[in-house]
Amino acid sequence: QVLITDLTMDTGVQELLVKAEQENIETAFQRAKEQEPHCKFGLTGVCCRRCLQGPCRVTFNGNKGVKRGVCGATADQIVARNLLSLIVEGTTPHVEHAREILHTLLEAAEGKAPYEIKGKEKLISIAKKLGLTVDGVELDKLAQEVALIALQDFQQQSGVSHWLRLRAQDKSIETWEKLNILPSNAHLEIANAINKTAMGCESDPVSLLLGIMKMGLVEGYDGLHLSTDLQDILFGTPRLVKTQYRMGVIKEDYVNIAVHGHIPMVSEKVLEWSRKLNNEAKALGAKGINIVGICCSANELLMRQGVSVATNYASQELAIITGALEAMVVDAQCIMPGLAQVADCYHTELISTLPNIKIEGASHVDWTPEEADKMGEEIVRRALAHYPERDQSKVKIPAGTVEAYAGFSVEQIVELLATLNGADPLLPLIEAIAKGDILGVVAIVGCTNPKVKQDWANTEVAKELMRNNVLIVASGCSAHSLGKNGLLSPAGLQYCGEKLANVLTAIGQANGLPALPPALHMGSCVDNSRIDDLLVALADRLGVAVRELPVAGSSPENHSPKALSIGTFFIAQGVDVHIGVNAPITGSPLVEQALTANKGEFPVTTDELFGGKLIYEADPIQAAQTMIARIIQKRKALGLVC
Ligand code: NFS
Repeated sequence: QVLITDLTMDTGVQELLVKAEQENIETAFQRAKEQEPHCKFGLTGVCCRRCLQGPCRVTFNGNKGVKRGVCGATADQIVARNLLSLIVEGTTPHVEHAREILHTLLEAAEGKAPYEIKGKEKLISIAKKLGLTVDGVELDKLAQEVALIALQDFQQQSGVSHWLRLRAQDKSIETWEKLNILPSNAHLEIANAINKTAMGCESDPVSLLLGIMKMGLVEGYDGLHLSTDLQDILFGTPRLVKTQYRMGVIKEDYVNIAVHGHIPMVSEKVLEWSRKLNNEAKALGAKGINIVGICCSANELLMRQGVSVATNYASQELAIITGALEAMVVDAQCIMPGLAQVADCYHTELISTLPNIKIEGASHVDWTPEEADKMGEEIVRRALAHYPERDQSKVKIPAGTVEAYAGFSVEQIVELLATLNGADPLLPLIEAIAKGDILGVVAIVGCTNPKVKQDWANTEVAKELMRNNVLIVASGCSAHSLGKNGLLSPAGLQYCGEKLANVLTAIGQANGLPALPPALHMGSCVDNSRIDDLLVALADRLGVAVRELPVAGSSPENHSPKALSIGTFFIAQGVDVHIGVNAPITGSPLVEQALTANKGEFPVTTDELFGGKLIYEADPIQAAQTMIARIIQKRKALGLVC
């Protein structure tokens, strides 16, 4: 018998799971249980479906049984090939995301799309870094030039990715150049990687592993960094905002629209039109239109507009089960197909928006940069039309919200620190790290996964680190876990070690706040670029390589291949990355040892080549302790107090 309290920490989600059961509605939590026990060949990565001679399943870790597939492929080869394929699947959505924002910026600059360029400072700073002439050039012209340089990262047949050169530390570039893994053009690299994994192509596991690291760089620069930079140019760089978390942000007396997915060009337009048409909701007897966020669309609107967050990945279906959503608008990534079945039980209209991403059972309103206003208006009008259809007897919104701060872009963090030292803003942070008041910095990132009690591992890892004076930066659905549980608010300081609490209080009070929260929310998953920017800024200021910093990354409830490709990017920077849900690699001792650097006979590890490795640990406290041990090791190497 599975207890609902074992599925999620979120009491609002618990209440809605009871409601789902009463109404006989299936959710991901239940389906996850139905999949158990999972197939061991799949879990360990040794199932090959690359051609029609199979599927082949080979034995692993010296167990008895078949050692090679029909073509002769070994467990090492199959696992490495499968992993590369998975990492490509993680990278591609972010590269598509970057390409979509690029075209939107280009069309906005050319006056063809109804988006205003709000991030003038960001535009100028990036244009300067790209070597463009800025003085006397009109902003639209400059935006066009920046977008056209970005476009080369999808077109050039040689040379190094412009965004890698723009954002990476020189010391890292040297390492990657020696290993011959510098990417050129994101589309070309994706095609090359798929070609490597095709039947009868690459079978050298070491070369496949280097292909994985190269894909991590494509993810990092032409996925994450490019998306964040161009989004900041178009929508502005996030500043400190205060908001609310949990299902209670859905309001009974409002027309409620949930935005879910990742692409801010869609969610920003829905928000804009909800403001324009707010009075029409009043004419219907509602108090107005209420926009709430789910997953990374939530993060995008939260960071720049302070929009509140209903829930994160695993419980997306439950937002509809409140019975109070007039529409759920989705674009791409992390959209459960199961949403359509749930929406069918209510008056909620599930609306897909991207021309390339259709959802079975959803209606569709096409987003294109040029037609964005038409889309925004149409979606909000449809939601308004559904309000009178709401069945009040089916409405149940779990009470209660939690306050949270967000909007911690690097620019915002530097500005907050500047109140302590205007001439050298990073110095107070560096001094706190050097003295041991801040032991190190860990990024809590990634998802929730119905295999793990929702929000539990994310918050447990964070609390254990805070208790040991580790500063947390957060992104993605993990940040939502922390937000729902009070760790994005100064109230969360109760979980911090005394030294860390004092530093956060001092910085907060210098800025007119009671304190900074113990976890700084830096944005969506593409905004892991902001975390990377922070690391590069700290390393540059210290005159060391990123790989030497006392930092780590952690994704305790990872489910998406995107979490693995982002993790690969950080390992390539020389940062250890913890995952709480194992990746399918244990079928190959070679792949496992190369990535985790656990003792084995395989001589080359990512730790030796890049300075970072993969940590797999399901127990959150143990995971935190492993990261702390590594942070202390890196502190010692830098000669810092331990
Ligand atoms: Ni990241 Fe964001 Fe959430 Fe995980 Fe999915 S929404 S891109 S993949 S589940 S954090």
